[in-house]
Amino acid sequence: EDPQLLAAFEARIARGEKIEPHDWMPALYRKQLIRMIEQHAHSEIIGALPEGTWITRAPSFKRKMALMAKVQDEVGHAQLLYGAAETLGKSREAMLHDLITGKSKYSNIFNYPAFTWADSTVISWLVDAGAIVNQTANAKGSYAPYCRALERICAEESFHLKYGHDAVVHLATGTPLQRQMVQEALNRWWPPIMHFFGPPDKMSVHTEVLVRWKVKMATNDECRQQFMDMYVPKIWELGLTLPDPNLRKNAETGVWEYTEPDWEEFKRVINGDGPCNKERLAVRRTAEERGAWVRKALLSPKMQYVAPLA
Ligand code: BYC
Repeated sequence: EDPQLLAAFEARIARGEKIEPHDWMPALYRKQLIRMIEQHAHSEIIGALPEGTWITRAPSFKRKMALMAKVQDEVGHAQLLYGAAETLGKSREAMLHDLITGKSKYSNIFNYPAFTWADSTVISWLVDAGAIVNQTANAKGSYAPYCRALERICAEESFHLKYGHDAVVHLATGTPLQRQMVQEALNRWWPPIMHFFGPPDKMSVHTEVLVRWKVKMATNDECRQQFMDMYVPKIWELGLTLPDPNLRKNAETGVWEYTEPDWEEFKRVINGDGPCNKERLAVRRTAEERGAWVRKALLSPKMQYVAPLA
């Protein structure tokens, strides 16, 4: 790689300039961005699945409408993100192929089952909260198309968060059975939520280069700490508990202390061997197969003749 071009690129990054698709960029910057944005896009469409199954079973018409809108938003986020990743030269078809063949990763968290309505509410509140922490930071990053997508996504996620919070508060202030249901859901989701921010900084492979090039504007541990700072007190205020006896904020350092989640489990889950990985990919594969005729029809010469008249 030309050292002068690299120096000029790094100087732009240092000045806080945004990089556009036609600008020169190091091959590794392109590769890392494709990896990260693609994984993010996959997480959005796979993320629609655990909550999506609750649309028909939501406990009221109001909740059904809100959940349907939320799930639809998540799929829209995937569209925005695939579009951003495509600007770097990998086609949407190639990305979807890598998802359904298990080559690409997506977020660990969506490989767990949503057994009850409370699981669905905990995802809407706390997984969306975690996503906002990560994404509001990275929306100020260096690659302009990703930042533009993240800005819009965060605006929508903040509605999801309000919806999720309202649904959790409703259960937490409801009957003993409702409280028990939401407590059990929290117990189930806490470890995967701790995993959601990625491995500890000292184990993270990509953080160093991504922070240097301002793709990641906060490290995994920084995001995890910020999330705990914002949401653990809110969870405790509802009289709910978290399944970690060591969880506490150190009054002197201001740092949250916690039991390290099981990182071996995390590795298994992100490498395809979690409780629902096979099921999630099977659903995507079926969707791909069933949608093939639609894509074929849209690309047919007849459709292209009709489209301008529509
Ligand atoms: N899950 O070096 P590291 C949503 C992988 S969806 C799976 O720290 P990095 C929502 C990592 O890819 C929002 N894999 O990586 C949707 C790497 O593997 P490879 C999801 C993970 O990139 C519907 C290896 O572990 N958010 O909000 O520096 C309904 C080493 O890790 C995970 C995003 O996608 C994980 N949790 O940092 C509701 C945000 N963590 O590629 C809600 C965009 C790590 O070397 N992504 N790995 O094979 C990021 O910000 C960063 O990629 C991460 C990881 C913080 C996730």
